[in-house]
Amino acid sequence: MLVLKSLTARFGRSLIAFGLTMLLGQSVATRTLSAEDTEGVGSPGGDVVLYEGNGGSQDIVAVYTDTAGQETKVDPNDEARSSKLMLVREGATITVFDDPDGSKEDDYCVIRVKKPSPEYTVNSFERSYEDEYVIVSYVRKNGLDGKVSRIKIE
Ligand SMILES: [Ca+2]
Ligand SMILES: [Ca+2]
Repeated sequence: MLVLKSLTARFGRSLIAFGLTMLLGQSVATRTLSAEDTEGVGSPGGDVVLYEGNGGSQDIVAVYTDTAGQETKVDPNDEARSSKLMLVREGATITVFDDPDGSKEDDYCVIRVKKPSPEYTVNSFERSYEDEYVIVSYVRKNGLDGKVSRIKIE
């Protein structure tokens, strides 16, 4: 109180009020930043990453967000053999097709996400199974790993 009185005497009440406002403003800004940090700054959604090798190995072929309503040819063509799902949202359905136009006459594989994981690897597109995180349904014709030409994300 003595210090405040002495500062008030020196700089005036308005300057002290300004100083307090700055301090309060700073503490609010700090809280906001730490809340964003826990959610992951710059990556609000999940990512679907296609890999050249089985089990999420070798080079990354392509990366897509997990936003619903995407359907596109995979470039480069006929390279992907596996996928990593990075925080992909619950309920997302990812379909990879051998056919570049998405025909179901050739192989395709449907991956349904039951529960998000920071990093979940679908080791192959040629196996149907279910676990805590995904339901994978492979419809066989003559092989899909290394033959992926199209992806649809719903
Ligand atoms: Ca193909
Ligand atoms: Ca095929």
